[in-house]
Amino acid sequence: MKTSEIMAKLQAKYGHEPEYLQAVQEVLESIEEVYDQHPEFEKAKIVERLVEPDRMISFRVTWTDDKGEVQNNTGYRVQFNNAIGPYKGGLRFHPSVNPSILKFLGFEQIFKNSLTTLPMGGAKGGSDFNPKGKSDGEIMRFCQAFMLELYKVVGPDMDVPAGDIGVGAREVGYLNGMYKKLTHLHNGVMTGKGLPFGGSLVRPEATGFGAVYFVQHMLQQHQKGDMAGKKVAVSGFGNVAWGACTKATQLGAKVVAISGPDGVIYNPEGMTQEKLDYLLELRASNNDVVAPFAEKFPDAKFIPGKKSWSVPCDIAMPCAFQNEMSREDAEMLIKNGTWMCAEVSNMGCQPGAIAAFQEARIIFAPGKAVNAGGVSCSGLEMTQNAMHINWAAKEVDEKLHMIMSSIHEACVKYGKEPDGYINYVKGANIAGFMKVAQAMLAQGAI
Ligand code: 2IT
Repeated sequence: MKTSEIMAKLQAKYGHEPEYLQAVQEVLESIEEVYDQHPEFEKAKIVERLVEPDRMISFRVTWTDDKGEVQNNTGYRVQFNNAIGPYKGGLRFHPSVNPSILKFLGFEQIFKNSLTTLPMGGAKGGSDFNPKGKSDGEIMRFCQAFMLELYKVVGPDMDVPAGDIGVGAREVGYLNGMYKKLTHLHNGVMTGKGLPFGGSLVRPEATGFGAVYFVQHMLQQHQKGDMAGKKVAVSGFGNVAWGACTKATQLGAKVVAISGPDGVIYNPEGMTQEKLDYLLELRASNNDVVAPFAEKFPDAKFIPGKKSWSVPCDIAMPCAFQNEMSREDAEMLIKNGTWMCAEVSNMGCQPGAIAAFQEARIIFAPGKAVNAGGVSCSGLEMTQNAMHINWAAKEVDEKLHMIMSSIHEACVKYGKEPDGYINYVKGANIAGFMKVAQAMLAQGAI
């Protein structure tokens, strides 16, 4: 395989989709060497098939706002690859949503889901709907209108959506309710459901908790001790940031930064239970600002317009948005003494940031490994639904621990470089890819 040739073709065809091209480029560069050791992959055109979604559905979503005005948005589902299991991946409601962003997310989801050890293919979906400032009634009517189209292409053995940015337990509840109304089926078509109707314990915490479990494995691998006393800078203040802050704090780490689109909260004393609870309140207020945190907790300071990466820390954990960390941000972290970055957001680091970390031999792991706990717990929710049972929190958490440990092991196995540096990007991409490629090969050229 010549990555440059494949990228040139994709560039010509999809030059207007920068996020998608960025995600593909990273994976192809990582797997090129291994790919070339398997002429059967080349012969079956595995890569050419992998980079193109199986199908991509787009639809109009028409709903009525509280003023009685008719509103229109665009909805999408990108079913990328189902070689190892039903399509699986979240829905994002955010004004930035477009085909490029959903294709990058769906593409990454293939490898992430493969890493989880569970049988799930890759997909993503969402809408350019902006939940900011919307009432509960508007959110409900939008979700119902969205499912009115989506239900035609999803099913528990076909495609199982979940949440992502802008889609949490409330939205999943409304989406699931409408699916049930339309199909008469209570079959676990969504994950991230509420506990009374088929949800799994630990699912809300799973992405952030799983990320910290992964960090623990990286610490152990590099003989850096445990989480106690480590200074952690987190970005974002949503569900994922909350989970990461909660687990890191439980394990004795000091979360010294969180952030929002309006700026960073410098939090030198670390988190308390009260502060963690307030994060949830802040998020529920739907205003997308973090500044009120510093008004409520005077030991914390709000610095407008700055990112979390301006705060000195041992471990950086981007938990907000794709491309949220630039090379300059990474260089500032390195200068301030950061020695580990666990990317929790999907593609949170720009290629230049990853390069800066790797050149400086900073321990860096990519989102598709670090944040895989979320979709893993979704996979466990699917299992419980299929068995018509509920597992205790301890059972789910133990399985989550096992999965994060096996993802870390796979990254080390495929990512160890001759000088001993563990290239987690390479490791995650190769490990995720191999299983999918073998599954595609065995099931014929389709
Ligand atoms: O990016 C992700 O892995 C998610 N948003 C969760 C997907 C899922 O199906 O639980």
